[in-house]
Amino acid sequence: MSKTALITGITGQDGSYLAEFLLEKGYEVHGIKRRASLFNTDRIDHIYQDPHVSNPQLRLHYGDLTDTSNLTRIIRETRPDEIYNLGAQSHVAVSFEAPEYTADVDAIGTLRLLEAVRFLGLEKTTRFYQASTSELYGLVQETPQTETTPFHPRSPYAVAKMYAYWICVNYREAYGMYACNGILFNHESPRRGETFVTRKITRGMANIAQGLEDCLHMGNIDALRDWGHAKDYVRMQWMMLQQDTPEDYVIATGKQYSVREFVQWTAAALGITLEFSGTGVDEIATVVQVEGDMAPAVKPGDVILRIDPRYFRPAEVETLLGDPSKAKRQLGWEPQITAQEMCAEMVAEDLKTARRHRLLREHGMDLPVSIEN
Ligand code: NDP
Ligand code: GDR
Repeated sequence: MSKTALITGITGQDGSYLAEFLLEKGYEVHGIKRRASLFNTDRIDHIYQDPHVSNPQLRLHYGDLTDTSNLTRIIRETRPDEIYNLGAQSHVAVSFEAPEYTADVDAIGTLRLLEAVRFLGLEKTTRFYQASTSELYGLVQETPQTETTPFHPRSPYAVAKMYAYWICVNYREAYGMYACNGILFNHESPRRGETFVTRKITRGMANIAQGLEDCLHMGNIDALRDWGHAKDYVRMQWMMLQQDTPEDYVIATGKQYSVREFVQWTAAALGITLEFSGTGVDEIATVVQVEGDMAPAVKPGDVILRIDPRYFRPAEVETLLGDPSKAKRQLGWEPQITAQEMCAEMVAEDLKTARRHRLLREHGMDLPVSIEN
């Protein structure tokens, strides 16, 4: 008998990789997608199965983490063996602008799912994965961060995720539910949302290289992060639900780099040598040399990065570095893809898109290139 999984956030970065992974394992996969005025299934269109011509292994249901009755109905209809709660308002900076909505989706949304499982009497059969985050550590109390490092959240997003973390632990302790928190550090991919820092850099610099944008405007480029690849991390989400006992795990690479270093890797992948000068809000990055044919629109002396305080956050998480020893020891998990390899993959994908846009532009078929970050 194949297993059934329900994924909230299936249209997001992780949801799309997890759906692929579970389908390959023979799961029947159900995903919750939000109603939107435009198609929002780009990341999963390649695995979509037409319900009219086959017995699809992937099915989508309209729903929203703010809607209790709809979540309860979907769980009742699908009776999943495993629920992966990946849906969230996941942007830290945006959570300062929409704190109440972020709490409703990220905190109470998690409670709604857990209560639906309990209400339907599935608490002893349905396993639950909660997408917890390194943002819980916020103002870090020790380095590297482990499963026992105290939390100090620094944004409405992180505070909401802290509620979700503890309600998940509480349902495990109170009702014996198999519920786990994956405390995942930043993970990226060519499918990363365009406004997160890595994708903003690879996409923005590929556009600059092809003459579609002039300059990248960034916030705090001193921030330090432990970046992994989303593909490696969704594998671990599944592994967590296959154990004898439910536990919480840190998922990270154990290596840390600055946003500035990520900019340098991206430039190098495009054949551009960059020099940073100035300090604080006056810091800039200037092109020193261009090699190869990837950046025809860029020449030495061009300033292609400036600091814009608009991207500073009211409270910043300056440094994060995870210790994934427990995941390695107990589950045999190790990341396969380095941050530099991931950056190169992201640049290659974004360069392909930028080249297509440039060609269309040269042939008078201009497509709007969104540069709102
Ligand atoms: P994305 O932002 O790419 O995806 C978020 C998903 O949640 C999308 O499918 C989105 O739908 C959906 N969503 C947003 N609001 C709602 C809502 N009200 N109801 C139902 N669904 C909703 O995030 P990631 O894939 O990067 O991350 C997955 C999860 O892991 C998130 O919970 C995130 O907070 C957490 N996380 C992510 C990390 C990372 O580095 N990527 C690290 C640690 C934790 P739509 O497509 O319509 O917008
Ligand atoms: P983060 O990711 O806040 O860690 O949350 P993001 O990529 O947005 O920021 C990382 C760091 O880069 C700094 N930064 C900028 N960030 C953005 N987005 N845009 C900029 O222009 C910019 N300039 C500098 C930020 O200040 C920050 O320090 C991500 C999300 O996926 C969360 O959902 C997840 O929980 C955590 O990772 C782990």
